[in-house]
Amino acid sequence: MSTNRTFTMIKPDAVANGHIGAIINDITAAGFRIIALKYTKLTAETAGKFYEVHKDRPFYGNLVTFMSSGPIVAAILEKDNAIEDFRKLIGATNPAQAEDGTIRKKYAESIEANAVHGSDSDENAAIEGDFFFTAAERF
Ligand code: DGI
Repeated sequence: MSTNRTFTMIKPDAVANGHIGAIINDITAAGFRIIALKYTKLTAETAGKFYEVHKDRPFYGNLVTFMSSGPIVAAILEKDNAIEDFRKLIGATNPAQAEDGTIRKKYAESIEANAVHGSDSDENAAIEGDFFFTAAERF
């Protein structure tokens, strides 16, 4: 069953490049409602835990270093068909392959510094949202 929710992060590259406002505007203009929102920073330890599914991939170490290199914005979003629609809005993992108009095409720097995260399933959206937000932080 779809929960109609997804989890996103605005990654350190997009925060450092001044794109928080533009990205949140794109997200809300696409019809997503903000359920929870937080400006925070991952440590190497918490970034490692968040991306644990990738721990055997060759890019894992760089990914953890990058994701803990500066502040991020974390959010839970709600919309019909949230997972699929949000992944369409952000575009392909590699911005060079992302469609025009997508958030990664507009704001990402590289396959690693790719501006935003978007959950890939309802199950992971719930796990990732719980990683950052208590029940009292959701509206
Ligand atoms: O769901 P996505 O974020 O689109 O992609 P993913 O779950 O396959 O990978 C998670 C993140 O790991 C991705 O946003 C950026 C990074 N990554 C994925 N593939 C590569 C990568 N980083 C490097 N350096 N090289 C890769 O091939």
